[in-house]
Amino acid sequence: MPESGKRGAKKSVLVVHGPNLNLLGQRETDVYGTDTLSDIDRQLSSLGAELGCEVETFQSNSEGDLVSRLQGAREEKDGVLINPAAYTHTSVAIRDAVLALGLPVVEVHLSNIHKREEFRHRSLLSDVVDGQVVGFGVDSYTLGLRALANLMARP
Ligand code: CA2
Repeated sequence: MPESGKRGAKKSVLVVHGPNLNLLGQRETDVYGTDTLSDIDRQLSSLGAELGCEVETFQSNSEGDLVSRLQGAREEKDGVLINPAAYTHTSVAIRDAVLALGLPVVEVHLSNIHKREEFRHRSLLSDVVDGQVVGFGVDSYTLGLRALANLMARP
């Protein structure tokens, strides 16, 4: 089996889900769709296998835990896919953790944050990530993972 992460041939990706995304599929299905977080994680693992990436997923409602997990990714992972959820609009701590990563990072959002309330239009991560995919529901994550795989394949 090919070794994964950093030195291995297989790339290793951390998917980070922010607060309340553990409630997906149970409430606000008109905005966020009917897929649960486990459904999304399964889709990402299976797409990862197709793309030659090992996918680890992490969800937390706590800003400090999200920062700590991102710090850990620096030595272990080859890229990060992140939906910081509400912390997108407020968290300098998550922005700083992303800046310190030194890895390709793609930001995703299920909804089109630009079509929603004004406070959601601004992302504190937008200028420190490689790119964003917003507004396509679960496809935002799968499109984001494809883009991340391409970034990680660059010499
Ligand atoms: O569209 C996205 O992916 C968001 O990151 C989702 C966040 C929101 O604060 C961002 O502005 C945009 C909210 C995630 C909360 O998800 C829930 C799911 C079900 C029930 C309640 C909340």
